[in-house]
Amino acid sequence: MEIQAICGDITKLEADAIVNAANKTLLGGGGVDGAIHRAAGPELLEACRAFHGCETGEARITPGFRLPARYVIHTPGPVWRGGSRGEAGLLRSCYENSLRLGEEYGCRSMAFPCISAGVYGYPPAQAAEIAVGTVLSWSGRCPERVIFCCYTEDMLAVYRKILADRGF
Ligand code: AR6
Repeated sequence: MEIQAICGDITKLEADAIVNAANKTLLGGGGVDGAIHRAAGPELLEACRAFHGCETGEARITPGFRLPARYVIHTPGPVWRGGSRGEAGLLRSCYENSLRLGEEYGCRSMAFPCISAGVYGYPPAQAAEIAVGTVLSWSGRCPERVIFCCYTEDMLAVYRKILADRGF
């Protein structure tokens, strides 16, 4: 598996699937979720309504509509409550369930934002560590390429360090 960390706007990526750091309603919000809904167009909201929500750590897939990405995988991350409320396990589940859906839909490239590290308050270095660790231990056939799409240079530095420590 090829792994890359880049700095940019995930809505611009031509990956087979981009992952959305959603909330449990799946009806949009701020941050990366708002950006994805704005760029994908109103059809995305219509598609999301059909799910009637999603539990934290689970994932749902929709077309990408007006996005360059073929699919959007929506996963509500955990809200950080100090770290002793199962946050790490739930965050790991977000990545695993997203990877599982990506594999089911034959996605060869997938891009992830740093789920829960914005509005949901997960400490960025810990969130990135789980992101990288979970992707690296994924044993599925797909994806062939994973992109960690950071929104700031600071976040990119965090991912680059974690990847370098693991020999990437
Ligand atoms: N491309 C890539 N990354 C981005 C983008 C973008 N366009 N925009 C922001 N980020 P957040 P959360 C980064 O808050 O913490 C929403 O309201 C951002 O810098 O988007 O999981 C939802 O509806 C941060 O590193 O998601 C939920 O209610 C990361 O994406 C809630 O926020 C995640 O930040 C979810 O909070």
